[in-house]
Amino acid sequence: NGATKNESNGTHKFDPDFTKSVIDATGPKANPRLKKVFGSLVQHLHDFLRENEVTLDEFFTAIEMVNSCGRMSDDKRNETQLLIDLLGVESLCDEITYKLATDAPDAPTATAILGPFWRENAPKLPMDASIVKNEIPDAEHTYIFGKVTDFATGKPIEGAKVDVWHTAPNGLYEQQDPDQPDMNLRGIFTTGEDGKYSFYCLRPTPYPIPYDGPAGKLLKLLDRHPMRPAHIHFILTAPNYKPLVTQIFDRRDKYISNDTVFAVKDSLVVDFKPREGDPKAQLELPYDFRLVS
Ligand code: MBD
Ligand code: FE
Repeated sequence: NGATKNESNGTHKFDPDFTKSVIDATGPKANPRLKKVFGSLVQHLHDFLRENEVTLDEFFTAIEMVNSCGRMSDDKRNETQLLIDLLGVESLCDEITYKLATDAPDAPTATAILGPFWRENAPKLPMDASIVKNEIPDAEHTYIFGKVTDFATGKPIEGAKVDVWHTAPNGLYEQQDPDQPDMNLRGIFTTGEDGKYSFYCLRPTPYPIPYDGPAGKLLKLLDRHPMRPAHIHFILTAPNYKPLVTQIFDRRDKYISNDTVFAVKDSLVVDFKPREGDPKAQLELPYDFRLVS
C-alpha cells in the first residue's frame, strides 16, 4: 500500500517562547544542578513533542503506562526501572558514570547496570560457601574465584565485600518465585588480607525479563524480544574505594549481542571452564576485580 504516512506531518508552527516561560519559572533558590538539568529536560522534551506532534491521546497513553508501572511496583518488583531499562537509559547513565570516574576506560573492572532485582541484606557467607539453597536437578554448579585488587597499585584489597546475585535456571530471581527459599542465589563474601574471594553458584541461564506488565507490553509494541543474556550480578564495596556495580556474561550465550537492556561490554564476557576433581562443581570461573579509590 505504498509508503506509510506519519499520522502527524510535523509542519505546524508552535511558539518557542512557551518553552522559555516554563524553563524561566524555575526560581533562584533552586539547586544549580537541578536548574540546569530540568531546563535542559524541558527544552528537549518540548522539542520532541513539537517535532512529533504528540497528541493528547498519546499523552494519556503514556501517563497510564507510568501509572501502571507504579501500581505494579513494590519492594519485590521495580517495573518503572524495568521499563526505562528498555530505552537503554540505565546503560547510558552507567557508561557516563564510568567515564566520569576514570580516564582509563575498561582498565579498572568495567561497570554494568544494577537492574531491578538487587536486594539489601543478602546473607553474609564464609569463603567457599554456596549461594545455592535449593536442590536443582541438572544444575551446573560453578566455582567462582579471584582477587580484588587496587587498580592503581595492583595490591590486594582486604575487607572488600563481594555482593552477588543471579537467577535460578527457571529464569526467576528468588523474590519473583514463591518456590525458592528466601535469599536463594544471593550472598555477600568479604575478602581477607590476600584480597581473595571464592564461592559456589550456578551457571546462569538466559532468561526473559518479566513481560507480564507495561515493560512487556512496550516490548511487544516495538516488536522486540525480552531476553537478557545469562549473567551474574556483582556489587563490590571496600573502605576508601568507589563502589563497583557490574555483571559478567557467559560467552556461549546467543543473547550476548542483543541484550534487551543493552548492558553487555566486551571485558565482562567470560568463559566457564570444566572443573576437575571437585564433587561440588562441574565448572569453574576465575574472575578478578580491580577497584579505583
Ligand atoms: C535483569 O535481570 C537485569 O539484570 C537488568 C539489568 C534489567 C532487567 C532484568
Ligand atoms: Fe539480572
